[in-house]
Amino acid sequence: MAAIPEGFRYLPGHLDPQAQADLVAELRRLVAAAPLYRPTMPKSGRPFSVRMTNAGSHGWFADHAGYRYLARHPKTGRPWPAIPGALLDLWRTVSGYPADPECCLLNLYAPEARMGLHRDADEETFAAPVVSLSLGDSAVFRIGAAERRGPTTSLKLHSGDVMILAGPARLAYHGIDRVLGGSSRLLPDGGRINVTLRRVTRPPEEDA
Ligand code: MD6
Ligand code: FE
Repeated sequence: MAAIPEGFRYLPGHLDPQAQADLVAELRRLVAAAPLYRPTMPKSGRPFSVRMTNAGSHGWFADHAGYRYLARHPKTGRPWPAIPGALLDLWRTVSGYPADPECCLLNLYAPEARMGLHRDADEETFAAPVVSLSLGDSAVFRIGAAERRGPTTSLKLHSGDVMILAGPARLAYHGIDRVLGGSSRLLPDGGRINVTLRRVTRPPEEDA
């Protein structure tokens, strides 16, 4: 097993089942206001197997024009909904970062969906960590080094688990190899939700 980069933190079962269920109800309202869409790879035009939507001032999006943040939903043209309070609380508790997140990206995985190895590198600052929460079916997560070809380590993420990528781990390659269908009863239709919270712009106090 390869060493996971420094700055990676894993908090298994950080959210209890009631908190998970409450959050899912909140996320359903979010998706009703900001419908799920399927991004496409900028170069190949291939659609992602994961569907996405966002909350916050900055929503992550990808199409032929590239990977980027948008102030408005690409289909409805409306601003993204506000980040749910429970997720702001989570960030304030675990991030160790003085400013609030600007992007709350929701990834929805059907049982066959996966996410290729990538880095979260479309932000203006990497000083803030990325905080991620898993809900629903378990999944096999793989994390490597800051170089794409470096060694990787796999770990199984379960509903309620939280991960923090900070410091050197902030720019580590990572992805979801597969979702373990039927492993959770949180979502009646099955599947997995991943929520990632990110800072996108540099806050005024971060002099860089
Ligand atoms: C996922 N997660 O768990 C995909 N990115 O479905 C991510 O891409 C991710 O978990 C940055 C930091 C933490 C993550
Ligand atoms: Fe990521």
